[in-house]
Amino acid sequence: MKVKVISVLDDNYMYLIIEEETKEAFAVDASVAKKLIEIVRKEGANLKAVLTTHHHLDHCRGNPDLTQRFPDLHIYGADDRIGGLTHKLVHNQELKFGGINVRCLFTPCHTSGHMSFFVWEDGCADAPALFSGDTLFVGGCGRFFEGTAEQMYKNLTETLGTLPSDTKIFCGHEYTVRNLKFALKVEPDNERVKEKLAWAKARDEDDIPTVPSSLEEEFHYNPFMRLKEEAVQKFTGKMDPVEVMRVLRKEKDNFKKKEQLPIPAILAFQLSLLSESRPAKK
Ligand code: GBP
Ligand code: ZN
Repeated sequence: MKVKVISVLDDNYMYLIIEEETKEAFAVDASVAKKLIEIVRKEGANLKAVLTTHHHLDHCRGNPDLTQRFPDLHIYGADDRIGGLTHKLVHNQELKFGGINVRCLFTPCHTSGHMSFFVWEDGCADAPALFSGDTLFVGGCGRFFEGTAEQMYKNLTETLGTLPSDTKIFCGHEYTVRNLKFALKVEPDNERVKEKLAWAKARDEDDIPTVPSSLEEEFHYNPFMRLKEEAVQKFTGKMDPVEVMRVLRKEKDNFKKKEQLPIPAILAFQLSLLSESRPAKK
């Protein structure tokens, strides 16, 4: 099975998974239809389905245009808000595309209808793959827009954290450098964080994706997967892993907020200061 990693929009990933013998294929998170169609054509693939992790537009904006282009296309997802949805999924549902199997893993929290996809190929020795959308990122996790720390704890420790440790992680955004900068604040002495951050910065420089990582790796540097580590407990001032998760997320939400402001917003702010009416000098 071949996984094409496709960078779209500012920092999103769209994926095309192809069974090499039959050319049967499915996509994960089709945000830009034109770009996907172009790659499907170039690969000579037969696009059967789109799997959508969640309803945010940067993950499903392309669905309606794809249905126009491929009228028999199945659009799968677990949330009625997903544009173009044709097949609603439930937890543990399995799908098959030629020899490729998909197990759907319900991971609500970033959104209440978020699904992750565990993928493996029959009779193939390759490591399995997880398409984790905005639940698990390389070095981090998604914001809790529609869920709780309890839910993300369950997602990361039970639902995803018990998958085979060699599972390759393909996530929804390229956030690795900023995630690991936060990880370093949490654990300043963690050598694995330092190594991965240096590696990710170099990749960034050359504009090369940092996906996939592996589940095994994530346990070494992702603070949201290290809730029982003494250093992480110390940073959050909590012992209970759900409380550690809650505080970590809150800290990450506020981490370097100013630096993350887009430049136009900073300029607009500065201009607004300049044009502020001041009392005329006498
Ligand atoms: C950063 O890291 O630079 N400020 C962030 C990026 C996923 S995209 C913006 C952000 O908040 N990203 C979201 C996230 O979960 N980030 C993880 C983190 O900050 O640690 N999105 O596109 C976001 O989900 C979106 C779309 C959000 C529609 C709300 C709606 Br409505
Ligand atoms: Zn999202």
